[in-house]
Amino acid sequence: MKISSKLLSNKNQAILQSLNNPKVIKIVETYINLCKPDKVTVLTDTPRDINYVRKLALKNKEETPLKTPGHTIHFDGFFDQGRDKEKTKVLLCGESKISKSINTGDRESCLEEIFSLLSGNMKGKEMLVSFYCLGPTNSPFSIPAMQITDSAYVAHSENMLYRQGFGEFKKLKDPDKFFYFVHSAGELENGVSKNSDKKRIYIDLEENRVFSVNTQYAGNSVGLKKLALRLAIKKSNESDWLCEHMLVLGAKPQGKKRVTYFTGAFPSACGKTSTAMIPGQSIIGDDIAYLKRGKDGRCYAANVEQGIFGIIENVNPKDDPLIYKSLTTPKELIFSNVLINNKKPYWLGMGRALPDSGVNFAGHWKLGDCDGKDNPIPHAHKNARYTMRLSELTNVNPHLHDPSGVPISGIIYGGRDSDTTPPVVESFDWSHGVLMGAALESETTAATIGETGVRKHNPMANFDFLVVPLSTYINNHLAFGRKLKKKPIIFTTNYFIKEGDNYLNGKLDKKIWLMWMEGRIHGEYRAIKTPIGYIPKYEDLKKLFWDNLKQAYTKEDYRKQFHVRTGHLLAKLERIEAIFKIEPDIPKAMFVEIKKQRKRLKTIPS
Ligand code: OXD
Ligand code: MN
Repeated sequence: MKISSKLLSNKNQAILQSLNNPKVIKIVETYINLCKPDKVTVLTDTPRDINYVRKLALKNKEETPLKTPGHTIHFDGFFDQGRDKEKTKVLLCGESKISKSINTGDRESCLEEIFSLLSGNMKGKEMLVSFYCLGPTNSPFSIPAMQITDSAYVAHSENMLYRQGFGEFKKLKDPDKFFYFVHSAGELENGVSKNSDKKRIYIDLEENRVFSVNTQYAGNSVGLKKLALRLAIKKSNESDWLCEHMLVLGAKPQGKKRVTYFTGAFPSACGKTSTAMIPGQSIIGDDIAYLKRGKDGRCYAANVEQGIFGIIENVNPKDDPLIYKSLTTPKELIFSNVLINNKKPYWLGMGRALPDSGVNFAGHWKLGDCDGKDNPIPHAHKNARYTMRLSELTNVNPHLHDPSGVPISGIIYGGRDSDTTPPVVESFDWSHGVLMGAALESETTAATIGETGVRKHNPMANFDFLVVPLSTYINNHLAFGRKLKKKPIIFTTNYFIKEGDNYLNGKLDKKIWLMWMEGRIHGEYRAIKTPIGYIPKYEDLKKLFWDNLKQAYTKEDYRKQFHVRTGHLLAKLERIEAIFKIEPDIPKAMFVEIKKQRKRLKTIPS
């Protein structure tokens, strides 16, 4: 089968045909005809093609080189600085809803709208067609995915963040089974998407595809990231595995030989990347993981990605030494939405003196610039980012690309919670742990457009991406655990507990909680049984703080951080129960767990 378009050179035709996949040909043909690019380039896995995209991003001025070799800067538009939940819809037929607060749209009319927005949208531009693999290649985790985009920045980001998949497409067992993404940045002004009022991100579960238009911010445009996450959540819930907003890390206590693997779900900008990068440990992934039952009946996880699209705010030599070092040394790295002065990047909380002026996502910036209310205008966006490959890091775990994944012994759920949950708590059992995840609340951050600091229910830190009813999703977790021969232990962490306006913990304290969880898995610490789960004993934490951070940990620190805030915890149970009552078919086990927890809490004074 050949594409009937003059835009495709003989070479590109031959590349496409080598896939021997009529569905791929049909899709590419459809979007060439609809989007009307000036040029089409089909990319393979070769270093030559990867370099082509890297150079194109510079030629198109979507990226500009910085002083440090390999570093570039990309800006997104002023109104395009985060995931846009309002403009993101899951397409459904008729009036059906998935869950109370999941944004949906009528499939037929939304498709009509998106096709009209895409129509002729690539005039004057080059369409890039690339192939990737979500998860390690040649593995039970692999999901093939195709990206069509007119943005070299998007394709360049994907080349760093995902495993190349042209080879994988060549040997597809079922040639119809892949995800695909169609993206157009739309009309550009000074290199950024201009028509943000016409920004749309539409998720079409029926065809395993997502459309994204008039946006460049990677959370809206890089198909394989948060767009594929939605499609994979659907797929996993129709089967018997989990698709989660989770890091994967290998924990290694000082002086011990063993490595204990954890996954951890945290809402965006709540410490997921910095947990994955705790000094002395090894990183497999910082954002999205697939979890499956292995042949031995244990839980295995693999990173869907091979890179980091991380939040840069507050990355400084003291709090995040490993990330800081990698951001300041030569390597292929894209900064986005930081301040640039004299070809050098400056971000918020960097711990370095600022220049007097520079260029940022809003244009020219000058020290002392104030907004209409006389507040100083920050020099960079709170959601400014960096994109790099995990292979660039010295602390990358050797099993990153292991087709079997790694065996998981602990699962962490962590939210941004200023007044309710102690820094670390171990669940009583799987079902109690599932409630911990399903009841997660977190204050909103700049990773999504809208007000920040608002407490929101965010089950398993995955609610923004849910495309199945909450009941189905929770049931899938319960069933997954039931079938495991050896279940990981579920914990919650909270790095954000406050007294007044002050955080009760330092940023490095997360290492202590991780080491305690690791030790618990190996039966090395006794714990205190409280109404909400097991918490550490003071003496163990004191030793851990001293051994790991050379820090004195007082009884008063412990009391403030770990006392059970009965009133707040009961109020939280009320809020969660009220949500679960509105959502149809929430599993009975969740109500049972709530009831038991309430009863336990009521036995102690507030
Ligand atoms: C991310 C996000 O970028 O969740 O990882 O917003
Ligand atoms: Mn994320």
